[in-house]
Amino acid sequence: MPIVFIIGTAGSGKSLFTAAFSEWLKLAKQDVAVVNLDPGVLKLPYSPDVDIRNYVDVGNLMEKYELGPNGAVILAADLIADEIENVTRDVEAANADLVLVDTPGQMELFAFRASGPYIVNELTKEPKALVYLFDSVFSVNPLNYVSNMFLSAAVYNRFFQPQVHLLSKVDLLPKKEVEKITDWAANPHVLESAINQLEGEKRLFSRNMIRAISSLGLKFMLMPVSAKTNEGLNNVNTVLERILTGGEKYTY
Ligand SMILES: Nc1nc2c(ncn2[C@@H]2O[C@H](COP(=O)(O)OP(=O)(O)O)[C@@H](O)[C@H]2O)c(=O)[nH]1
Ligand SMILES: [Mg+2]
Repeated sequence: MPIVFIIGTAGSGKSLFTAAFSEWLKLAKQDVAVVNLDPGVLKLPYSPDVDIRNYVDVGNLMEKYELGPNGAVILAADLIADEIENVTRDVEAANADLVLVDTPGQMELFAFRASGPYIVNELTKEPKALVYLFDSVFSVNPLNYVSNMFLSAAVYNRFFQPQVHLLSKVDLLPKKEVEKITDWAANPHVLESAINQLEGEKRLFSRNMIRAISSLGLKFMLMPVSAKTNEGLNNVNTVLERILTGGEKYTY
């Protein structure tokens, strides 16, 4: 069964997107299973079919190793890799046609430690994709937007899987602002002229960053979505179907 991993900086909307998109898929009669890979999360906006918290307990780790919450969450993220057999068994038992994986709140715990790429490689040999969330409120500033492009390129460099870029929480911005950001993504020249309004070193540095990113040849089309209004979820689904099944539905 194809698997989609949801990635993004802390608070970018991974968990709520997972909730909204899985509900949307169910309404579209698609057989989806949801995996929570965040060992530190207290409350989730969905009920997971597979939950890493059944195997890795941050509270126990704090006690056992006398760690603070930060240390325990880092250790927990590393220990996820040891649970790959359990997670794989649970995912297979869920027996769905598509699996959505909500990753740890702090992106670096998944993307920039050994366990994340290990899990992405080992969980299935079937088609997979990453969904990378750009928080729209953070991205209204071109400097922030460019920094986030760099982060997503760094994530790509860790996983080398098809990566779909979403602009999350668009219900929080006026339509015009959303269009401004998606235009930056669609047209590097528009982004460059936004950057040219900045001053001094910020302008030079950002401009060189955009050029470096452009030279990587990554596709940065940004699809606007909202997990509150469900805007854009149909577009996300179309793109994922194309990547994962060649355009077929997951469930007939
Ligand atoms: N208005 C709005 N808020 C959102 C949306 N997605 C997430 N949020 C809020 O943003 C915060 C962080 O979301 P969460 O899904 O927990 O982020 P995560 O850390 O990436 O999993 C929460 O307060 C969510 O309710 C959205 O599409 N619209
Ligand atoms: Mg989360």
